[in-house]
Amino acid sequence: MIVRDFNVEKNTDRKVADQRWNSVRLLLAGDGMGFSFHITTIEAGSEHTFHYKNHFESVYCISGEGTIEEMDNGKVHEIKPGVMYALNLNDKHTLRAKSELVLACCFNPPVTGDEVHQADGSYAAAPV
Ligand code: 9YT
Repeated sequence: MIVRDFNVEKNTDRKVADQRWNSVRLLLAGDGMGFSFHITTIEAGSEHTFHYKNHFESVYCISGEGTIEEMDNGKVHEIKPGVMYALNLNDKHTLRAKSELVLACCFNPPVTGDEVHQADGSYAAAPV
């Protein structure tokens, strides 16, 4: 069994931070679960365009309010506690945080921990 405490791991290198978001990777590829599990915090008032071309991601809102826009068709969905979105089509999207968003995220295939966001908003595929 793997047991990890966000309140401990947020102070380790499991936490990655970009300018206006951070993410604590509670499970990574090396844990062998077939998915990775992250707690991502998006700063109030910030906007981010991501395009995970090589990963499926599901995201559950724990706290905060914002929106997600589908970049292919302009549809905008409210994000608030209880809402989940799944990027089942590797959807390019823009997240906008009205207040600080705390999100629980799963990636398949799992993130290894070494990825950086590429210019196109994706993470590179994990080497096989
Ligand atoms: C909200 C969202 O897409 N989170 C993704 C996880 C984060 N970019 C990370 O851990 O790299």
